[in-house]
Formats: sequence, C-alpha cells, structure tokens
Amino acid sequence: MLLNIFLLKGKNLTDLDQLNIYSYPSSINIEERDLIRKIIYGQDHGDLIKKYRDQNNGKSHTFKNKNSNHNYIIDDPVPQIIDGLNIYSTSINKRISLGLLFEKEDNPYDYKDIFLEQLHEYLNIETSFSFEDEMEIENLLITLFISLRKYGDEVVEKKPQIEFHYQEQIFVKVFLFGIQEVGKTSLVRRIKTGKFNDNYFTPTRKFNIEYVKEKDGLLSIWDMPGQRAFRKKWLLGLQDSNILIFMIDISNQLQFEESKREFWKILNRYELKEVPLLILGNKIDLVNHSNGEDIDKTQIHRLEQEIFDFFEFDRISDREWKFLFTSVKTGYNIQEVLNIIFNLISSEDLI
Ligand SMILES: Nc1nc2c(ncn2[C@@H]2O[C@H](COP(=O)(O)OP(=O)(O)OP(=O)(O)O)[C@@H](O)[C@H]2O)c(=O)[nH]1
Ligand SMILES: [Mg+2]
Repeated sequence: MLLNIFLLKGKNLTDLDQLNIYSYPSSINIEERDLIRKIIYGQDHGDLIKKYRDQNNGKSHTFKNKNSNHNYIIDDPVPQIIDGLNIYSTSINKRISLGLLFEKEDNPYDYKDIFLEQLHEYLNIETSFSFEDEMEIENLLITLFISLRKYGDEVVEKKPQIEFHYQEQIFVKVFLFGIQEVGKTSLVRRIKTGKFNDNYFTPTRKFNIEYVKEKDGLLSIWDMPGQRAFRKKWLLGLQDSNILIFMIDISNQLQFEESKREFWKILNRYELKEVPLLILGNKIDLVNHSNGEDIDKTQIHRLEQEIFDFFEFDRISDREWKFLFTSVKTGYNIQEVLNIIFNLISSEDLI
C-alpha cells in the first residue's frame, strides 16, 4: 500500500538548506536531512541506481503536448530501499524529485506505468501547471496519492484469501465548501480533536486538508477557504470528491443570497454530477439559544422549510442528498455528520 508521497524542490537539489519539501499525508516524517540526501544522491548517481539505469538505458519520458506550453521531462522512476524505507522516486526536469513511499512488501514496479501516466497527464496535459504555485503542488500530490492508492487497492493488492473478519478500509475524499465564517474549519477541528474554541478564528486562505481516521474508513477532508478572493481555489480541490458538504451559517440570513449563488455554481459542475451531498445548517445554537437538543420541533421545521425554499434545494435532482442542522459549538449532530457521510457514500464505488 502506498504510504506517502513527497516532492523536493530547490534551485539546486543538492543544496539541502534551500530545499522546499512537500509531502502528503504529512504524518510520515521524511524531513530528515540524511534521508533526503540519500534519496537525492540515489536518484542522481548512486551505484545501485546507476546499474539500474544502465540496464534501462537511462530512459526519460519526454511528452510533447500541442496544447501546452509545458514539456516536463519525467525520468524513469528509481526504486531504492533507504533506511528500511521502500522508496520509488523520479526526477522532473532534473530539478524536482518526486517520490512514493510504499510498505516494505510492495513492489514499486507494479506502479510504474500508472505513476508515469498520471504524472504526465497532470503536468503536461493540464495547460498551466507550475511548480511555482504551492497550491498546485499540494494538489498534484494529493491527486496522485488518491489515484495510486485506488489503483493499488483495485489492481495490485491481493485481498487476504481466507480472513473471516476482513473489512475493507474505505478512503473518502470530502469536499467541504461554503462562504466565509460559516464554521467549516471549526467543524474539521471538532471532528479531529473533539474540541471547539470560540476564540479561534483564522480565515482559511488556501485549502486546508485534514486526514481523519474513523472506524468506518479514512476521511480526507478538503476544507475550502470561504472568502470571496479565495473561492476560485475551489475548482482546484473538487476533483475525485466522494462527497460534497455544503455549510450555511443559518444565523446570518444576510448572506443567504451569496451563499446560494456559490452553492449552485458548484452543484452545476458536470464533474460533480451524482456525487452525494450533505448540507449543514450550522450555528443552530444562535438561532435556538440552546445546545440544540431541546429544539422546538415546529420552529425547526419551519426554519428548515424556509431554508429549502430560499436555496431551492428541491431542484437537486441528480444525486442523493441530506440536510442537517448542526452546532459545531455545542457538538449538536456532529456524530450524525460522520454517520451520514458513511451512509451516503456506502453505495459509491470507493477504495
Ligand atoms: N455560535 C457558533 N459559532 C460558530 C459555530 N461554528 C463556528 N462558529 C464560529 O464562527 C466563526 C468562523 O468559523 P470558521 O470555522 O473559521 O469558519 P470557516 O467557514 O472556516 O471560514 P473561512 O475559512 O473564512 O471560510 C468562528 O468564530 C467560530 O468560532 C457554531 O456552531 N456556533
Ligand atoms: Mg476556514
């Protein structure tokens, strides 16, 4: 199974002090100097690698694309075991090192074709990919990670033959969007840490990706920045989403119009057709002045109807969807959010 993906970039790869290091999911520590040095030297002129290169005539993949200004040269990836870590890395234009970290027993060659193909597709077919843009780099790593994991699970890994309690781990990409200050980042923190902090207020600028392990699977939650200036970044984050979560601040009706506009822009995107949707009416504590539990049923029903009418949710026709009132502050319905995520996607084709 693929464990991690990393990218090293600098004016000169051998100048370790000036290297920018990106990795995903970041839980595995590859930021160790010595390890990085070995990876880079291995890729450059390590003995083992040289032998391998000679056998393969040092193949590079140069892909030409008429529609693109870019023409990234992607080297054949090189397998290395470094400090017991199973690493498969390639260099791009001899200036960037991109590597995969596998579990010990994996054979990186199983991934060679898909790795090169995906990388080429991302770098040379996308018309404007730039290694200068951090967001694009992060997005590249995550997209590659998700598709290689998916590939590994479907094609490479053999399921245990006889294992009675074997339960497949599912991997879910959650696209969490909504305008500014509705409570998206607070929700992610609540799910991750169980805590809420009233004083915590940091508008998200680039998207914040959190990795949450739940008993039913692994969630990667893509928490989008809600401020107008950053909303164009939503388009970079939505591909391959398994579920959409749209959040509204129900205590701030002045922003409903804007919220509705942004909602339909995303919902009308062709690539998200049929992706299930969960809509959260957040900050119910402010409307109800309670913790959410002792809500007046008629009042809440009326409010729900008003919101449905205003946002025209009855026009949602091409997907499964659910609506839920929440309070990230009091914790009201937060567990239910997780249940619904797994219910909504249980029929999807997931890894
Ligand atoms: N009363 C109340 N306040 C909340 C709730 N959820 C979030 N907040 C507050 O709302 C404010 C905005 O929360 P964030 O989580 O930063 O909102 P966001 O949607 O991530 O905002 P952007 O990153 O700018 O898009 C913070 O002050 C939170 O403490 C809630 O359920 N009830
Ligand atoms: Mg935020």
